[in-house]
Amino acid sequence: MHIVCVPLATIITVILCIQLTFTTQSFEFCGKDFDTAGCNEPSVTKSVPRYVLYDVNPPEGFNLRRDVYMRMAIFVKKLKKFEDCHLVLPPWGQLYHWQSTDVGRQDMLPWSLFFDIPSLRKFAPVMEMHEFLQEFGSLMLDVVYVLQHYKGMWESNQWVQKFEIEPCHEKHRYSRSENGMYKGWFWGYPNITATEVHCLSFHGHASHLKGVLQNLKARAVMFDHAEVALHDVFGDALYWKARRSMRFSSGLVKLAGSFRMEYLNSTDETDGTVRPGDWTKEKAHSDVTGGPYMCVHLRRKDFLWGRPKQVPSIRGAAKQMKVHLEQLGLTTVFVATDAPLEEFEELQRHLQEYQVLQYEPSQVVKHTYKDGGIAIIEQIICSHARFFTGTYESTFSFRIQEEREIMGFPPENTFNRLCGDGEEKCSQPSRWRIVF
Ligand code: GFB
Repeated sequence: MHIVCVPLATIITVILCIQLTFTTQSFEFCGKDFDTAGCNEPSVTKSVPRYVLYDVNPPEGFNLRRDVYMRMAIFVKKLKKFEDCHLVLPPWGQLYHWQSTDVGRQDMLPWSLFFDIPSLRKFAPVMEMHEFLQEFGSLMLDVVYVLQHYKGMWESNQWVQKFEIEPCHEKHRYSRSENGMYKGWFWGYPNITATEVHCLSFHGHASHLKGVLQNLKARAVMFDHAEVALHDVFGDALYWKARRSMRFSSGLVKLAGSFRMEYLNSTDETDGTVRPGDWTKEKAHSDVTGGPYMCVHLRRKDFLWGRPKQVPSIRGAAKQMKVHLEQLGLTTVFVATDAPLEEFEELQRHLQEYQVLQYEPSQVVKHTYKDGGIAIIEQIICSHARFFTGTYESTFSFRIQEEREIMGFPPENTFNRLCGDGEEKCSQPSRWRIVF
């Protein structure tokens, strides 16, 4: 067993490191407490970088996954100070909500389809899966840690960051094949395998994962169920930097821009939403007017049974939209929705005196950008509206609110949601204001 130890500051830690080379099993880490003496040194060197890979609980949707990315990007950005490392962007695919059958395959999609990679790289050292496979030169990951919550964790009042390998609480998606390697779900790549798979009970912030890597010689380390790790700090300036770096790919921005111009009389120049090309140059302000339309994110489908009290009927939504449109003196509403066509048409019937629009992609756009890209185009259009109202607890709505915070809309035109039919005066979303 060989562990790479970089020059250590004191003789004591050198001894500790040598001891570990004899006692550590394959890909074991230092221990529960990564601040233990001898556990604070990087385990890979400049010439031998580490690759951090991750995946998320399969049923989670696109916009919750974006949040998990931010936790991991902040973790790896901080880790970079200790060792040479990269965050491998998990290819998109097989999401529960992506149900269109006329858009071609919806798996193994690179991040560049949806996001601007140079912008992401201005925040954290990220790479696409194909770049990783080329650079790493192997299809065999060293180790997969399947994160899980500690049993009974929520019952104890003590908040202590900790982790340890424990028996798996639930069956995971990896199994050993005849050659001893683990096969399973690796973002749809059939040839990727892993040498080891462990369940890791974890409680803490994403950056606490650093402890798992201490004195670990494994170079390709995957964290599955990365959503178990929490944000280091929710809503601070670093959080918002990570968020601001998530600019959409230029193709999607252009498509949304054409729709705004053609149907909504909206351009960045007239709306006051011209942004610096480089997100690091953005400044705080909250005086943006936006285009002459209102946007509603009308989440349907699984939310109808998941949150029946807070999601209005189509009639109830139309009634609320009318009130807003009258107050705003607007005649056009753009609707971002996962509703079937019949529901959208019903909404139009309730609002006949208004122009009620939704985005209708061409076949080429659908094939190119797929369900994920169409949803982003709708989010971009909503982000530029004069007034936005979303759906209770939808991360799709939250991401629009964040985008509007970044662009500088007044909060009262952003942090709104539709109320359920039976809700008298419903509570409005928390105002998570941007911090620079
Ligand atoms: O994005 P998301 O995590 O938001 O998942 P929620 C919802 C998905 O449904 C989106 C589609 O990523 C889209 O694929 N979708 C939702 C939409 N609204 C629209 C829309 O207005 N237009 C278009 N084109 N597509 C959570 C899920 O959804 O809901 C969780 O993340 C779980 O996994 C929970 O299912 C109940 O936060 O709305």
